[in-house]
Amino acid sequence: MGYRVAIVGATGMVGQEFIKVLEKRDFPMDTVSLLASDRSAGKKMMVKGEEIEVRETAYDSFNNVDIALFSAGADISRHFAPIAAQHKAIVVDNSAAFRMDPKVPLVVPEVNIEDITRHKGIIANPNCSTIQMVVALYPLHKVNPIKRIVVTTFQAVSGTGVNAVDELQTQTRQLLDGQKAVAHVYSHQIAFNVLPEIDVFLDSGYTKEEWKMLEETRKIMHADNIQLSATCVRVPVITGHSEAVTIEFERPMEPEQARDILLRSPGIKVLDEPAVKLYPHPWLATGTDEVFVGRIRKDISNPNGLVMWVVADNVRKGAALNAVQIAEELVNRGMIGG
Ligand code: 2RA
Repeated sequence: MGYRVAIVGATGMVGQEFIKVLEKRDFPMDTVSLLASDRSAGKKMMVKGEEIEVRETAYDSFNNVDIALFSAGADISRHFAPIAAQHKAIVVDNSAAFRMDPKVPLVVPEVNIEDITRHKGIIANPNCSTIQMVVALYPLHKVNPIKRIVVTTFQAVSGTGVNAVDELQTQTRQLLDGQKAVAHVYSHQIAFNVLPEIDVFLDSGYTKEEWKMLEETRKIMHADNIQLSATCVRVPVITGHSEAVTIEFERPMEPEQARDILLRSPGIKVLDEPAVKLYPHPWLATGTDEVFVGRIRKDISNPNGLVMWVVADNVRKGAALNAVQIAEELVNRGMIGG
């Protein structure tokens, strides 16, 4: 049996990735509705060899839809996700609109897939930087509870969207041609630069992206007491977020034990042979499904600490793939359609 799928934000970066991932994983689809803003309505996109016209998202777009994958920004999700749910579609929403709503499960399949069983029509997909971190941390946390995390992220411009990718490419060309780089998307030049600003600044001095890493990690891992301090940095990389993660456990954990646990954990690929310069990096992670972990070592400043380096394709596992994995699990458990 196939399902009736709607993609809201189909022409965006994550929307296009939804299509690729659904095709690649052969998700059972009878029909696909491609929905977007009025600006994109009328465009044609290919899905499984068939040309499909993009339509403007409207109240009646969700008649006869089993599952709706949303990635069109929080405002669109706030407006249309409840409408889709009223029409009996199950929504997997990639925006920040519902992530911290206690009634909405926030799910990373490798960590808390059971939470989908308590959905009320909407399931939230976490932020990309949180997803890859918790995939790598949760298997360790189960063995030796984590008390505290200090993380610095190095986030690719595709996390902002197509305009930001264009800005990085344009500025790089401008600078190499001896011209001045013009910034539209970011506060400052991103080519040949790094910017410690992702999402808005809060009164605490942290950015919202940094705050999301704390709140989302606690919710997904069901660990309200975990302490976390993040510094999120935008870097001139097109795809692939990297994270330097320092972890404090309740008890000491040897790097060998962590490596062994991670080698046996779902969704993770350990690349950790510094002697032959083997470690993860964004170029290697681009277009792949795994969360890559390397540089696993003792935190020499803390007997209960470990440090590691975590890299993943932010558009794939950080957004589209995670949402499709949730949809697949709904199918496997007979929770959609019918
Ligand atoms: C970013 N976290 O990289 C965002 C995307 N969800 O900006």
